[in-house]
Amino acid sequence: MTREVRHLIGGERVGTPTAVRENPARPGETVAVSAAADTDLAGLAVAAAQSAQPAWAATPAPARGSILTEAAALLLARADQVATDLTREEGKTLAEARGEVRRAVDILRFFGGEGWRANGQTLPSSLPDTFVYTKREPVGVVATITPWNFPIAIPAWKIAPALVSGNAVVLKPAELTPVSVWHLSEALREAGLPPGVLNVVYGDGAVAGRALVEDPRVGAVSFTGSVEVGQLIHAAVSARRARVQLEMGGKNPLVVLDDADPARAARIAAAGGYGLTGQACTATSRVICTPGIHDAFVDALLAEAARYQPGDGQSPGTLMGPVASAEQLAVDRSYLRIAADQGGQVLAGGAEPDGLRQSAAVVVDVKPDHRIATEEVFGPVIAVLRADDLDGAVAVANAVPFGLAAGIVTNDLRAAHRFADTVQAGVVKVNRPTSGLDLNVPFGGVKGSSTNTFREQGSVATEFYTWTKSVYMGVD
Ligand code: UN1
Repeated sequence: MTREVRHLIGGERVGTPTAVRENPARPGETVAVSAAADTDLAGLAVAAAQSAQPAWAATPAPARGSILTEAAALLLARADQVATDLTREEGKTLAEARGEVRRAVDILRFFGGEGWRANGQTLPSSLPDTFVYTKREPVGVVATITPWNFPIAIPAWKIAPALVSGNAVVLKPAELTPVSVWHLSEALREAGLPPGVLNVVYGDGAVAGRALVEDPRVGAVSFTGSVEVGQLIHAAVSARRARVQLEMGGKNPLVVLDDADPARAARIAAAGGYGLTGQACTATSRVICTPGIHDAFVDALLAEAARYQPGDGQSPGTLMGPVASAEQLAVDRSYLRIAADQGGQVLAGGAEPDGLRQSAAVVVDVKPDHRIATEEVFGPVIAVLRADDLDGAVAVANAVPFGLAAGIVTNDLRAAHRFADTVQAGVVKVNRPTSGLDLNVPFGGVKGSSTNTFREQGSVATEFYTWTKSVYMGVD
């Protein structure tokens, strides 16, 4: 079944679908044909948002929230269909896609509830007969630009806090995955979101995305994607003094200490590195072993890699879907070549003969300065490094420009605490895969992984989408 996907502007579906998306697991099978916005159309979406926003901001926050809660119910009722479409357009397994749709449902519920909780402070004043309070006001029009790897969860976790806070939104999803956001926006529309409060423009980042980023009517831009694009967005948005929130890459380490059970450590590494085909910015891409466990860990990881055979995500039993695009596959393969050229040994991860398939890869003898150890791949590739001890492992872990997620496998409580205290990362996992987040917990990185202090997810997510207003009221 081919979905025709049009923009959503001012409550209307508009545009002519022209961009074809094929199922990455089944070459030649068209999943969607979507419209592509030009600069003018992106401007119309911003105008629609701007005119809808004041009435939306004047709607009581609990009423705004209840629309999100209602959309969650609609999305849940059609979750199987949405998950199938998500697998067909992105490639991840049906189990992964169901989890992601369920996560989007829970995000809508969580932020729906925030409509009841949005609050400020009352503060004592230094002046007599003066009452001071703070309230959070919406930024106004917000643009969100989202990637293909979590095509419904990431849009949901950006637009839900923006909407419940009283903003109007223009969302530009990734070109590769138009259908998931179509489902999300339909659920919100059917739940009663007023026309213009959420607008969706599909199309090229360099055209539609750029138009949104440079539009002076857009007060805040939230972006998840590559470092290169994030830096362009940062420059453009900061130059006009609007707000910008960036979630970019990771080169997430998993430290495995001598005391760990090698089989358990390998299961955790594989879930983080090969789950989601390694296409998560929280994916485990480096494992740093201390000497006593290195060889046993590598043997156990090879056994795990053999289990993660790439296949069609719609087939029961597939543990790892295809790579999302030919471009991404070329990146994965080029990094395996570079790793070998620099002296790494590729023990698993040979090219599959057909389609967009990449076997789960294990590269050993990797040194901290190798490109496979410092640059994000975004594929099912785990580089194994060595360190003498915990402090050496942390030094290797920190020797990259990224700092998103970091993990350790150990039963030593002191080592786990020391790691959590000294590793440079926004998220630390002990005996858990680096990927996989709770939606009520703040998420973001340090160093090149994020470029500001605004966190996503959890109640703090609304901070990016609101300003604090402080009111001094003389009552004498
Ligand atoms: C997760 O690990 O569950 O794009 C989510 C990404 C991240 C989200 C990771 N922003 O991969």
